[in-house]
Amino acid sequence: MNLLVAAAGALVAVAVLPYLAFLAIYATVRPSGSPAEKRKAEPTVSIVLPTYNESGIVERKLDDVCSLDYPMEKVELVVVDSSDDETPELIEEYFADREHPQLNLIRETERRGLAPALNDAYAAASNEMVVKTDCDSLVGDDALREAAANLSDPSVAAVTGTNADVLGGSEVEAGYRGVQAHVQTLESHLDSTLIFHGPFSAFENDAIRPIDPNSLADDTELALKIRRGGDRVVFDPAIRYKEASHSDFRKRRLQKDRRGMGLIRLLVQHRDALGRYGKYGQIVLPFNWWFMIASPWLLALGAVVVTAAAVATAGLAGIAVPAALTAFVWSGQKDLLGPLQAVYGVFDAQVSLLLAGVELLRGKGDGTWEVDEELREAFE
Ligand SMILES: Nc1nc2c(ncn2[C@@H]2O[C@H](COP(=O)(O)OP(=O)(O)OP(=O)(O)O)[C@@H](O)[C@H]2O)c(=O)[nH]1
Ligand SMILES: [Mg+2]
Repeated sequence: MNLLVAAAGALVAVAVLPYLAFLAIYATVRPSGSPAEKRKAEPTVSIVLPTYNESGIVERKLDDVCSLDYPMEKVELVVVDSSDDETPELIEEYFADREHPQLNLIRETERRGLAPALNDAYAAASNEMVVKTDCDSLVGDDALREAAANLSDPSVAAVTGTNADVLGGSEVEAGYRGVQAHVQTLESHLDSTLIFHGPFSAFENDAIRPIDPNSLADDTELALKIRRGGDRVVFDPAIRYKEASHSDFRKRRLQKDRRGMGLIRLLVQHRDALGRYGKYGQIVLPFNWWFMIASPWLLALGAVVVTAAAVATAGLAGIAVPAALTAFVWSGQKDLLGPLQAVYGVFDAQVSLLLAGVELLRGKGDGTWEVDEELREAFE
């Protein structure tokens, strides 16, 4: 029994220590904003928009793109569409009597998946700065200017932004994104950040590399490859977008577990980058390996061993441990935890990463998925 308690204590310590180390680094460094030397710039821009059956929301997205604060004669919109609904017709109609931005609509005859579609769109993008954005997102007015200012730093070739407002009001997602923004700011100040976000990522055109056709983390993969090519890839909280998310535990699994699979697979594919590329390979990548691959299993094992130790020492009263955990999850997914909502957000991410790891071990994870209709409604 003593052994069990010791094991539980050791596991909790190992699981929690890196989080504490991270907090300690954060408290000493306390970075804010982008590390790039931002200067005003106005490059030509290609906005890349992939669409698959987005007829309900695509016009709203086009309104959003066309109203960005930027000279539209310097912008082209490259849409790569794989729909079998009327999305491409709606786009053509929208641009029928509009001169700027210039439209380049690539129509696929069959759906091959997002990554191959994006590779085609990137190859077609002809301007200096290439911005990738998802149809189910809205972008801050000044996002192109902020992105251009980051890329004007010669050492920076890619920049992503922050989820400033979660459409559909999910506190779980908002809490998690708040924590994530701190992590990504610190990573960027150390060297570069890992995760690039689908609603807004900007790249220097000549830094773009092809992505794996099976990728489930296309934006992050592109950024990682650019960092491996020698340029920094950073996070700037001044670049703001909105994206829809759920709070409900079960519904979140659809969206988050797939994203988790993409990220884990990417880290494993690029394991040879560990330890290289300055602090990116020495600190940023190991931290993400620990958070995405090790920590979810440690926490799961920790929960089991702590429960067993509690039952062994306190008998039936030990059931209080899983009961408390269940209550935590139940209130967290109902957005009832107030200031603890961010902790629940991190816990929820760990659940996704654990399930994603299991799915990958089972050989799952191809490059296509169903569009989440409910999230599209939040967007409308
Ligand atoms: N051309 C093309 N676009 C796609 C394909 N699959 C998804 N997309 C588009 O890629 C963008 C991201 O897809 P989403 O389904 O929103 O992916 P996600 O944001 O990870 O998932 P959700 O959380 O469900 O929104 C959207 O603009 C989609 O319309 C595809 O096979 N081909
Ligand atoms: Mg989406």
